[in-house]
Amino acid sequence: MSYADDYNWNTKQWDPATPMILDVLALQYIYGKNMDTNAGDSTFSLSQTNTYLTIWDSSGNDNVSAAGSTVDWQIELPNIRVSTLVDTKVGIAFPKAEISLPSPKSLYWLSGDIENASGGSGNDTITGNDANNIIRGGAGVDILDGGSGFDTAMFAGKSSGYYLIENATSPLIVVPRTTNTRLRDGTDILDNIEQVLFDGDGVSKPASATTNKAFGLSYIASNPDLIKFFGTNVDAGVEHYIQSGINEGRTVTFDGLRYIASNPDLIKFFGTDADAGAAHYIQSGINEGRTTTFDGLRYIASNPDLIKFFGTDADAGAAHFVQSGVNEGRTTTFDGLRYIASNPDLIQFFGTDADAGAAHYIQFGINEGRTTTFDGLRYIAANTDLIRFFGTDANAGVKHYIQSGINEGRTSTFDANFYLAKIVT
Ligand SMILES: [Ca+2]
Ligand SMILES: [Ca+2]
Ligand SMILES: [Ca+2]
Repeated sequence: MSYADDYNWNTKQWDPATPMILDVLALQYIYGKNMDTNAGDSTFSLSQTNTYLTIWDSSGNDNVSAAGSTVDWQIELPNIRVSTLVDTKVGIAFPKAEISLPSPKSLYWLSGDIENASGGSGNDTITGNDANNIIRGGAGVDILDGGSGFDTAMFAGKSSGYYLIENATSPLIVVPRTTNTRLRDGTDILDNIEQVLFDGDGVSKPASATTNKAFGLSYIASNPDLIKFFGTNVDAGVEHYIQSGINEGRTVTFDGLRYIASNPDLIKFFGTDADAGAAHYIQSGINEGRTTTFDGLRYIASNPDLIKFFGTDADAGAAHFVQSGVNEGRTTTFDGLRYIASNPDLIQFFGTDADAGAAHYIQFGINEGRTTTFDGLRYIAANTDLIRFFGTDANAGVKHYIQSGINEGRTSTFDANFYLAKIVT
């Protein structure tokens, strides 16, 4: 069979780079299926090649993956028998945006026995088949539909880093709870999925294990414009997020545990009850001007004896402070920014990302014997031209050193030559 896209007259442009799906089915009908092709566990990477490709997979545990791609993909695992003569099932994958073209420029025919699929960082739509599928959406707002079988939606972080919500009419929705999980997974909408599996700790949960209450309270507390409408009505919060919050790009950043840790007078009332903390903020904390400043990562870095227990688990740090740290008189003194400035080899990696600095200290720095010695005030004093910009703002001094001072050869020590050069110029 030959192909001509007749682009000259119908502007439909497509470029087959392999035999197309009907060729494969015809060959299978005439000669039988080649059961050696892709017989093992195979991974098929999707990318925008501007060609049409057919994938035939005879057996194994296989994955079609758009990981690394930043565009939105539609992936439909093989589930349709298109010929009465051959029982091979067929699916398809293409970049969603190309569906608006006269014909997509990149397209994959998927055929045979393929069970699993992974999206990229875009907003993907992934549909499984009759097999027990494992589907990963990755970052972005993904729609995952397992079809029949016992299907699993997989997420990158720990199970505690996500909310599972649903209302009477919606499918299950998984919402990242922490900055860490938000970077790796978007809010995903799950249909015909039986269980959710979290790569970070290997925990699986049935799709029925919803956390509507925790989500609703944190969602309302994260979006103060909603407080006067919904108060602590968690169902209204969940409903609002599903109906409009997702599309408005709203996120859930309020953390009841961190709120309690940030307001130690509340500890004796609420302990580590994050929901009670969120309710308190909604009902009175916001009007009292209370804020959430506690940083579990910095707390752990400030108390090195906790590192071996909690590592970079910021939630565990906040819980420790509430349960015992506050009574033990522990404090949070670690300054990620000063740590980075004190270890200039880290600047190129972390810049002014203070959390990354704290995580580095916990994971490596403490064992490497690194310390925090940089003093923003001394730095400003040693660079007198900065005084009129920063005054005694030590933090601004630290930032200046990281962002430009180090490249300008500035130091924190009084340098007579540098000083003279400044006077002369
Ligand atoms: Ca295979
Ligand atoms: Ca995605
Ligand atoms: Ca399935």
